[in-house]
Amino acid sequence: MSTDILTQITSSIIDGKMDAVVELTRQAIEASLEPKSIIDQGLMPGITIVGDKFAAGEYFLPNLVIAGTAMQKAMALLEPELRARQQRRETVGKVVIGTVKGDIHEIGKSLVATMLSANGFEVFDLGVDVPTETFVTNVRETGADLLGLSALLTTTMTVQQEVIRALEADGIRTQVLVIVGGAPISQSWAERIGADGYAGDAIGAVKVAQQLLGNKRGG
Ligand code: B1M
Repeated sequence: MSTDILTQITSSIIDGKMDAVVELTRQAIEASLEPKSIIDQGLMPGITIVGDKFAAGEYFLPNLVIAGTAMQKAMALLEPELRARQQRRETVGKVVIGTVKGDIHEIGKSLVATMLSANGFEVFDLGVDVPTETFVTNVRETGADLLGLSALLTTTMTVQQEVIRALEADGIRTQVLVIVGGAPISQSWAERIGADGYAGDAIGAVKVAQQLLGNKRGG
């Protein structure tokens, strides 16, 4: 039964059936399925196949838009569930996060922001297509411990490096730990551009954030 709903969520994303994705996600929550399983075993396999079909020229931009919107609507139902399951309320650190300039991919960045917030971080989510100077201003004004930079395109991943350079130019690079992520990003890229950490998914981002902050505070 539970595997059934998850399989149906996957195929509804692939087929672009937005209402069905939302309704099935609602049913899965009501059936007490873990939100993480709904994401990892229902939504993610679907959106990955849509991405693959787009890359293969089998799907076009409207398919990408519909699948992305369906996933966002389902995530809006799941985010309160994710938060409710990890109610650690004391603030462990401040994080500014956003998707870099020129990039409007939102879903992964928002998932990372939700998981950080659910794990006690105070999160300042700047959204998508965030100008480099806006990151710098917000880090300075919030006194953030961490800066999270998401990039989903090979053409925008270089902007992560630009933001790090801008922090250096502003004289605040040493005050903030920078974590980078997104589909084309890797550990070696993070090292190359002088980021402090890299994570491949939202849970990983929480672990890296906790680890980096622990190291910093532990001296
Ligand atoms: Co776009 N798109 N898209 N797209 N899109 C990709 C990324 C692509 C790989 C598809 C493909 O060709 N296979 C391809 C990029 C190719 C490349 O550069 N290598 C692509 C392209 C080409 C484009 C356009 C250029 C298409 C066009 O116009 N011709 C265009 C660019 C627009 C722009 O940004 N300027 C475009 C547009 C769009 C939509 C707007 C239609 C839509 C986004 C809707 C939205 O976000 N509101 C969209 C979608 C949906 C996708 C795919 C299918 C799915 C992305 C997604 O949401 N995944 C994607 C293919 C794919 O990834 N399989 C694709 C689910 C999400 C939970 O995962 O975002 O990877 P993800 O986030 C993960 C990890 O990466 C990580 O944790 C998250 C959770 O596990 N992570 C972090 C992310 N940020 C992190 C930050 C961290 C740590 C971890 O620390 C700070």
